[in-house]
Amino acid sequence: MNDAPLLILYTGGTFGMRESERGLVPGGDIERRIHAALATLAPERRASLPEFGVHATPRPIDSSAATPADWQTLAGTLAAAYDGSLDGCHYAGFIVIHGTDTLAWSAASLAYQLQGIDRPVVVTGSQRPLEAEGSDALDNLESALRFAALPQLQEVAVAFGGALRRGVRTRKWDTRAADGFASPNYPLLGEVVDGHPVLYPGRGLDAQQRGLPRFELPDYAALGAAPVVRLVLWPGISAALVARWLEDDTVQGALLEVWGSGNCPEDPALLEALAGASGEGKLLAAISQCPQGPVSIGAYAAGQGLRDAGVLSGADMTPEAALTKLVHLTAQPLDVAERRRRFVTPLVGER
Ligand code: ASN
Repeated sequence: MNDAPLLILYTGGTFGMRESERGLVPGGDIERRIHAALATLAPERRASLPEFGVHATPRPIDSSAATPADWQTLAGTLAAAYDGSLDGCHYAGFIVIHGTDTLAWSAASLAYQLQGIDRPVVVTGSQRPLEAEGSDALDNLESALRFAALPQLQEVAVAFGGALRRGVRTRKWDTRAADGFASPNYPLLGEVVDGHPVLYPGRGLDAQQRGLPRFELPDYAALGAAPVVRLVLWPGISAALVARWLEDDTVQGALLEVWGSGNCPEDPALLEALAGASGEGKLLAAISQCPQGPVSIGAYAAGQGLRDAGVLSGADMTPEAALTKLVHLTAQPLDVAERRRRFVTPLVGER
């Protein structure tokens, strides 16, 4: 453990929510509530927790309202806390408390923005509010604090339900279960075993491709409302509708969620719409609708059209990792060839 404290960044979500006549709404006063909750732990567990400070965003949100501009703000706050310019303090690691609905999107986006981070960024949240009967919030907070105190953890990770997963590999998997997240194409980074955080050897980015800190903090807000669209194929999909989305001037990329190992209907009008968008320099990539396994575009004749239309393989990336990567690359002043090259290159262990 490092002597520097950790920083908890509170962005909203069910974790801090309170009841209202319209249902659960984001709540404030989080620093006091966190300390009150931790005070209920057994004294020896409380004593072994790392020191931490708390920073709350001015307007905590239900994460269903988050946009790429929020991902940018969050990364900017973490980058400022990392270099001491947030509050003059040096932190050994970070915990982000986030709503679970779009937690995986923010975690993936943070991984691309904070490339090479050399300390833990542990994102967590809960299925039930901190003060609710039987809440998972305190358990998740305690595990997040314990994982964030491990200097060997050098990436953006998600602590939830006693498991630690790579942020850019994680998906919300269950609307209610305490272990509500999964990383279908990557094993756990660690787990809480008998109350202690354990990191599994060789699985962390530090052992793979972390590299030096090289944060990339482009202006996502400048991209406009829908820089990248997400198109999930369905049987009978209309080529004309797809073409309308792709022809929109504000759309600069598209994530296609195709069938099985990389197939789509052999409809000339659909393939023409895709090829047309690719030809204009829009970044098009495909992943599978199957939750597990990679695409291998071109293995079937039904996938050749995608390849001919210039659609890139998203390999075994999650939709969250693929879409946030398209946004991240689109927001940077790169030429089309470099954007395409970076999309198919693993940047932070996302594929
Ligand atoms: N709607 C909530 C959110 O994402 C869900 C949660 O945090 N469990 O903010």
